[in-house]
Amino acid sequence: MSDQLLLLLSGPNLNLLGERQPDVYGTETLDDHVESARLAAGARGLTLEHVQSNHEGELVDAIHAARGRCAGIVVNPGAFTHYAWAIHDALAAFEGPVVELHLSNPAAREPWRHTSVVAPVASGTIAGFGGAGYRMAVEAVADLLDG
Ligand code: CA2
Repeated sequence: MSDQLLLLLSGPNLNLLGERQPDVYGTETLDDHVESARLAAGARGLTLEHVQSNHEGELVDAIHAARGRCAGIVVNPGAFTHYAWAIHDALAAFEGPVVELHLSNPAAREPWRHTSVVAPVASGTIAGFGGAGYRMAVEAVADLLDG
């Protein structure tokens, strides 16, 4: 049987990782994080697909395209985390496990980052562990799929 698909979604500005704010987001690039997620997924029999977009509608389209095709989603929605209700609604229509992921710990940062509109439609959230969070989030989805 072929591997199940796991969608990794990256929101706005995450394409700039490694270029600025290394004190907050580390020195690794998004490609580095995708590679560690891909390795973790492969070890659990999952094939990773990655979509990065700076546009809310493109992320919504990617979530729609995952319905009935991908087994689970790991999503770092970037700043969309805090106000993008269209992403909330799209994830609510996805049938599999969803893990919200953040490099930093938004709860320990500015008050406007303390609200997540994604958290209510996620199985859980991994935040504050830097790049290690990518492996942890993939493991979490794999564990949920294994029941
Ligand atoms: O900690 C995270 O992973 C965040 O999702 C990152 C978002 C932020 O808005 C969330 O509150 C928490 C921001 C990603 C922007 O990344 C940059 C990387 C380099 C230079 C500028 C921005």
